[in-house]
Parts: sequence; C-alpha cells; structure tokens
Amino acid sequence: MAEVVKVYGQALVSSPRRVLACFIEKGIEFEIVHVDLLKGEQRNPEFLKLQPFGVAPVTQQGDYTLYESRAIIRYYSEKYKSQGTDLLGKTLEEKGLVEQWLEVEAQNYNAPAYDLVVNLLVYPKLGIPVNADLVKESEEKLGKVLDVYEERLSKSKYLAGDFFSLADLSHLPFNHNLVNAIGKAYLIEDRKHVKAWWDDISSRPAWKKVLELK
Ligand SMILES: N[C@@H](CCC(=O)N[C@@H](CS)C(=O)NCC(=O)O)C(=O)O
Repeated sequence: MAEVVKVYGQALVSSPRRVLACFIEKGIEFEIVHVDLLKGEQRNPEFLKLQPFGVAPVTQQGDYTLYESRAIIRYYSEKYKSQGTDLLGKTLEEKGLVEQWLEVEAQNYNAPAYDLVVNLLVYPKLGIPVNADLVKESEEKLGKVLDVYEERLSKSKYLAGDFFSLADLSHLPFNHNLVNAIGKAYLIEDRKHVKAWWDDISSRPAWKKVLELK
C-alpha cells in the first residue's frame, strides 16, 4: 500500500486546491495538515523548513517532500499514472501540448488572476487596502489572455486537445474564484467557448469534492 500523502495548507485556498483536485482525480489518498495562512502560520520556522519561501502547498509522502503546486501535480500524475484519470496525455505530442498549456497557465494566466484574487478576496480579510490600479490592469491583462483561450477552445474541447488534462485542472482554483468569489464571472462567461469549457471542467465530480473539503 502506498503511503498517504500529507498536504500542508488549507482546503479553501487556491494553490493547495490545485493539488487536491489532482489527488482526487487520481484516487491518491491524502491527509490535509492544516496551515492557517490568514494567521501567518506559513511563516513559522517549522513550516519554513518544508517550504523556505513560506507559501502553501507542500506535500510529504514518507520522507519525500515537494513544494510548488504545479511540480507536485506533475510528479504525482506521473507516479500514479496507471490509476484514476490520465492527466498527462498519451502520446509525446499530447504530453507536449499539456506542458505548453500548463506553462501558459503559470506564465500568462496566473499573475493577473492571482493579483485580482489577492486584492479582492484576501486583502479585505486582512484589512489591507485594495490596489485599484492593479485590479484594473490585471482585469485587462487577463481579458487578453482569455481571448487567446477563446480562440484555442473554439478548436478543441480542452486546452491540450480533446481530453481533460493537468492543463485544464490547473485553472480550476482561480477560475472558481473569478466566477464565484470576486464578482468577475464576466471574464469567463462573456467568452462562449471559455464558458463551455468552464462549465465542463467545474462540473467534474473531483472538483465538486474539493469544494466540499474544509
Ligand atoms: N507557486 C506557488 C504559489 C503558492 C502560493 O502563492 N500560495 C499561497 C496561497 S494560494 C500562499 O501560501 N500564500 C501565503 C502568503 O503569501 O503568505 C505554488 O504554486 O505552490
């Protein structure tokens, strides 16, 4: 029996949710080790020994520790490739496209989506003033990124092709916040193919289970 994977972080937070969605899709057994990010527990010396940059998630299986959510989902999808949903693509060409869109998520989509969510969801909870200029700029930037997605998704059902993969999964946490937490659903819903893609990926049973975790 494979050892249960510990996930340090919080089930309500975006980057840990990326990992949890992957684990549920793959049927990987996990246990959440609660790190309260609003209380700043990610800066405790014990946590910094696991993740020296002081952000969640971190995973641990036996004595193997990993951080960076996208590295984690790549590693565990490969390690458990024979079980659950295949998230990596089958041919080398499919795998290349999964990697390409995972990189687009990390390099183009993430920064403006992250800035919007931090400003409009996290800062209000911490009493930090919202940076209205950054919100406006991020919204415009993200709109342009999503125009590229609209074009891509008019040609294939999912980002890397006609199969659900890590590339799609990686967008679930921030798309969810745009639509359901910060009032920016229009960014998704005003784009016909992006909306159809979002409706499809957000109704996956694994993602619904992530949203039920506390
Ligand atoms: N690139 C990192 C980003 C992790 C990240 O930014 N985590 C946020 C939660 S979504 C966090 O821990 N924030 C706490 C802080 O910035 O103090 C990853 O993908 O794992």
